[in-house]
Amino acid sequence: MKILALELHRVAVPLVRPFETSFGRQIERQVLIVRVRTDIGDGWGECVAGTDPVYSSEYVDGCEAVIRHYLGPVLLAAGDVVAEGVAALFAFVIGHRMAKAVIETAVLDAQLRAVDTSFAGYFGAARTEVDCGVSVGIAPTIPALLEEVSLYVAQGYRRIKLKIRPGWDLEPIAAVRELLGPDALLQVDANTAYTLLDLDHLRRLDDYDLLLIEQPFVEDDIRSHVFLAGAISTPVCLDESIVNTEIALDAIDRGATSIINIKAGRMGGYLEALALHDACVEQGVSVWCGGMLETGLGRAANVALAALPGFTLPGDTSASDRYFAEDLTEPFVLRDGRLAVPTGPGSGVKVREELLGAWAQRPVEVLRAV
Ligand code: NPQ
Ligand code: MG
Repeated sequence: MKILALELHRVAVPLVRPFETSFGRQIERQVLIVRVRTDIGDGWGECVAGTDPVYSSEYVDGCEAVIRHYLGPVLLAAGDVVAEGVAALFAFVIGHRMAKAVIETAVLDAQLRAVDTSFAGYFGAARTEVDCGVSVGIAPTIPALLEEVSLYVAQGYRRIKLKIRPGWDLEPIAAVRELLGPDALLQVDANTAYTLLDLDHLRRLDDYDLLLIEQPFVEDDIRSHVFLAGAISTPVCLDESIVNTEIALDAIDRGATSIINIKAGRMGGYLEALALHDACVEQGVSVWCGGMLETGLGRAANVALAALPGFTLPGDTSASDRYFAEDLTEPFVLRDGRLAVPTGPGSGVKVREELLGAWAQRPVEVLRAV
């Protein structure tokens, strides 16, 4: 296909409740939505970068700048483009995977829509619906946390993930384990908030029969994760550290992680996420699909990815109403703790353009071929 134009839409989507993690508190989701206009039709993508560089080095204004100055011009000058060639086209830019991912996804969406193929079909999905978990932010008090968890249990979520940090860990975990009972799937996510000085404290997580602890230490510190994994029985799972397949395989070989959180946006796109999925299946490592407070657009692609055979644990693929009163696409609704995998062409969802307008933080920026 020939890329005719790239539209950068910046929107702020209100959250139904604040979402607090060890790195900060969100009250709205500021998100970059990209539309590619091509000679075979349009495609859409959602960038996972946050407002500030506090989960990853990337952030939404930075992604826009990289797209505006580097990725966009190269794509628009490229002549005949296929989604499978986008990563090679962008390889001259170091890092900036979230910026690359949104473009590759939009190109893939256009490509698949033109041949009436869904993301799920293209990815090789094995299921028509996926088991869903929910990520629960740090709450003001333990009673408030239990109330929120009870709501998600009543809604049917199949796994609870608690955000933790020093000062908000063993007590809330104990209270939620007590509420859920011994058989419920429960895991925790530290978003890099600990160091090895906390080792004796972290050992106490073993009392709560957790599925895993996600990313206790900073992303570059694979070595401390190896040490922790050897010292506790709770499985260690990396998130922030896993920016490509090579780093994931290295972390697996070294024993730093026995389960992997796959987020396509963090790895440069769904094609790299597929490669990691395949490598993990070959290694016998379980994977699950992470989430970045995506609107329905990003959620649709994640749900398709989570339908692959290696995704054996429930993902952070929550229903739209976990985050948003109104979603940017048709809403994803939980049914018996599961979401249906979209079957329409490309992402299978339709962006509600009137909401892009209503939620716009600034006018649409259009990049065109010169
Ligand atoms: C995680 N997600 O697994 C992330 C953290 C996260 C669902 O827990 C803006 C940008 C908001 C990045 C919120 C979940 C975000 C974000 C949460 C990342 O670690
Ligand atoms: Mg995480």
